Amino acid sequence: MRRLLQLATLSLVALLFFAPAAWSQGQEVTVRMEDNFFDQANITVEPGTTVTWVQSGNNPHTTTSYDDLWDSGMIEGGSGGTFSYTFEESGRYDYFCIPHESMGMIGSVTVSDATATASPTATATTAASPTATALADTGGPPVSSLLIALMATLALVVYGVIALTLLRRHSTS
Ligand SMILES: [Cu+2]
Repeated sequence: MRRLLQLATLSLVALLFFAPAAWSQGQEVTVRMEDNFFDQANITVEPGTTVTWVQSGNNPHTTTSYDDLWDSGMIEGGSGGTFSYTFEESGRYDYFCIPHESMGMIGSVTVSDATATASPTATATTAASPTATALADTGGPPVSSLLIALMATLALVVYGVIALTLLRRHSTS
């Protein structure tokens, strides 16, 4: 019975350890606001990704959704100011910089489902880097979160089966 308790504890620990990583793992991507363009202007991300625009220029810039979804307001040049928005729904989101739209300072965020990102337009895998951007050409699928989810599920199933087997053995003997 002690052994069973240990196993139950183990599975609980596994759940606590893996679940948050697997389920709340939102990717983070940074887009720089330069003079006068976005870098990178066109990115593809997974649903749940938070995009942070960073003022990296000397001119004032905005990131402003064409669909009125977000508007950073003017971010002063040289301030290093940031603005973040989290993209949950798949689709294409176009935006612009209010003072420099006419100069072509526009960009887009394409949100595509994780199941569809095995394509060459997979998302950023360099979230740890401060200048992480969507990688349109590296083609690396975002395996990390999928892998963690898979491992967590597997671990839970294995622990569950072991626990059940022991339980059954206990009740019959
Ligand atoms: Cu601008």
